[in-house]
Amino acid sequence: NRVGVIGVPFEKGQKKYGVSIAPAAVRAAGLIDELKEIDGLDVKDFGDIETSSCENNVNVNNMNHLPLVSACNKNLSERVSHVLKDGRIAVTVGGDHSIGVGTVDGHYNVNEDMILIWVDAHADINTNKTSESGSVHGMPVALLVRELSDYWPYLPTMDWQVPRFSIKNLGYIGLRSVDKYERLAIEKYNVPTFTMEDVDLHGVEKSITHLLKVLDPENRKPIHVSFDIDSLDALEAPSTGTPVRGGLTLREAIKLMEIIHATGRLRAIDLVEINPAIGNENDRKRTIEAGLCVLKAALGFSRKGSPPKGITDL
Ligand code: DIR
Ligand code: MN
Ligand code: MN
Ligand code: MN
Repeated sequence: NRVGVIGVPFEKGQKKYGVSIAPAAVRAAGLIDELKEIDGLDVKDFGDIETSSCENNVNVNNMNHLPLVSACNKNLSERVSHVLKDGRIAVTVGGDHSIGVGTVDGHYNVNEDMILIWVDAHADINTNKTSESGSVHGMPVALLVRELSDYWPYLPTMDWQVPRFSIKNLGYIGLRSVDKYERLAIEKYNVPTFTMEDVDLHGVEKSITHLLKVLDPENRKPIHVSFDIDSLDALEAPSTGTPVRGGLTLREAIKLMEIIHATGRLRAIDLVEINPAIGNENDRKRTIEAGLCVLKAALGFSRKGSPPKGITDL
């Protein structure tokens, strides 16, 4: 197995300072070396995405910093495509969740039959008409799916991104903070959704297994996981901008990722919304460690350990 790591120090998709320092903090916590420890994993670091600082003067109603979001995602989309074409799983460390536009766009351009598992407390399917925050991190799914393209006005600077991904290939897990119009969209398009209520009822293993079965009954499609750290309970991951109580335990998230890894079809994973500037040293450490555990589980780290390389007898 081969992976390519991409950092995206971007935070203009939401209002708090700090998400942009997550790639550096996660790297400093040992990201690359820990991935290299995984049995048979070839890890290459593709560095950080250039995030433009010159905002041009276009202003779209209730959509903060769109030109910056757009510029960053355009670069990111190209980098994700490049990593995938290099035969590697694209591992993207954000940044806020607005960068899901670039990762999914870049993935879709290489694998048109991909399915998308959005692991999040939130549905991130607002448009600028339905959003109560004006923050683009609450809008990436609506920007990506072609079925919602008519609900958007013309978006200057976004011409590079054509929403071609179908909402039929999207599934949610972990939801527990869904805005009213987001609920309407999920129901209108019948998006397979395992809220925390469903995870409580069925358990995480049945939830993800069912989700994969519904999205890809023949077990053949490439998988993209977009993992918002706030899908985890606020106790597990306190250093994030919009924490919500009553979320996944770290063990549930690890199990979820182990099941996805076992399909052999994970092609891209995003880890977003870690904010090292929120909370104390302990919170920061706990949150980053949780993120690392999730990535490692997705990429084949085994909790039962692995024997030493090339040695078969004691
Ligand atoms: C809210 C919160 N639905 C919004 N979204 C967040 O701003 O649209 N997404 N925090 O991660
Ligand atoms: Mn999110
Ligand atoms: Mn979220
Ligand atoms: Mn928000």
